[in-house]
Amino acid sequence: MNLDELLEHAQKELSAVTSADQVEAFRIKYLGTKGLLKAAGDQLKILPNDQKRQYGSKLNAVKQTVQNSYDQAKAGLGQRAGATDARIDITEPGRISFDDYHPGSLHIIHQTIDALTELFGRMGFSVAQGPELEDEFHNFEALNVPRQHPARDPLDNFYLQRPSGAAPLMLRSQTSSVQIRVLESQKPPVRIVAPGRVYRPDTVDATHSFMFHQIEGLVVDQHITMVDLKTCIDQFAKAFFGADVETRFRPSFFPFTEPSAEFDVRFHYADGTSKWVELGGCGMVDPNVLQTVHIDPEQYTGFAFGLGIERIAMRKHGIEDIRLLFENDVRFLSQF
Ligand code: FA5
Repeated sequence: MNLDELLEHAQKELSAVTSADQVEAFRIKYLGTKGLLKAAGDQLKILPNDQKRQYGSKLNAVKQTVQNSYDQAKAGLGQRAGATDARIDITEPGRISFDDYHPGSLHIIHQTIDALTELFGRMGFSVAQGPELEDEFHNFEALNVPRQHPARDPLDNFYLQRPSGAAPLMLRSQTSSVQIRVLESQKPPVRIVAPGRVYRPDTVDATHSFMFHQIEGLVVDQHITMVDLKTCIDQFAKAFFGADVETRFRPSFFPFTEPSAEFDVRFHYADGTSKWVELGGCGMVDPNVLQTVHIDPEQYTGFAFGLGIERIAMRKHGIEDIRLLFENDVRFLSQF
């Protein structure tokens, strides 16, 4: 076998190896102390002097090529073997100590929304949603707030800049808009709560934000009365804040309910004192609202309520300033 044939055979054999044993066998056959390249080197001694130089340099080149190819084949097999050995052991315990381990949690507002929808769910309410970007029909008109009503003043609402002639759009100022969205698509009996963000250009202070959350409640069915509303609010307050709280209604006005009320919850403190705290608005659904969504007010009646979720969360957890809820300071958030 001349050197060219030897190189050709070596490369062919090497390209077919698939295991470490085969690579080793190759090494012994070609590169070993009794291997083919050693034998080819022995040929040098018996060659005529004038051929030695040429044969020697060719032999060195062939040796080098075979050695390099062998090294590459060995490394390649090692990598593949490494890849299969490095499978992830999912039973291995974590390497982070508990001191370094800071699991995140839902934001306190989300936790409160979850607790409220879970509680109202147990009272038979399902959860509804509506868009935050609303038209005037759903935020005002269908809720019995006519065009000239002061509540629609651009200074008291976030209207969007629109091309001239386009219908006005706004960031909804109350979740009551979802009452209309639901009644447009669902026939009574209706029993829903609708949590979500609302927007008002209120001056920010300890109890006011320009973006906050409300949860709306709506029940429409036959024979629904104010007693159902009062019972619902009282049961909710006792289940959420504790059996010792009391509730009271104060006459109020909302264009979409008649009669309307604001409701307060009385909290008793350890030192024997107590405090009435306003939680939200409510009332019996105005017949005009039912008519707008083609529900016969002679046949159906309903009640609605709306609560501020930040105020509820603050009351429940003793938080004094609403701004803490939006500053995203981890020292505050990690307490909940
Ligand atoms: C309403 O928004 C009515 N839609 C509630 C309602 C629903 C009445 C259904 C009747 C039937 P009001 O504007 O009072 O009502 O707001 C309700 C609650 O939102 C307040 O009691 C308060 O808890 C909260 N709230 C109002 N403004 C802010 C504000 N700027 N920041 C934080 N919470 C606020």
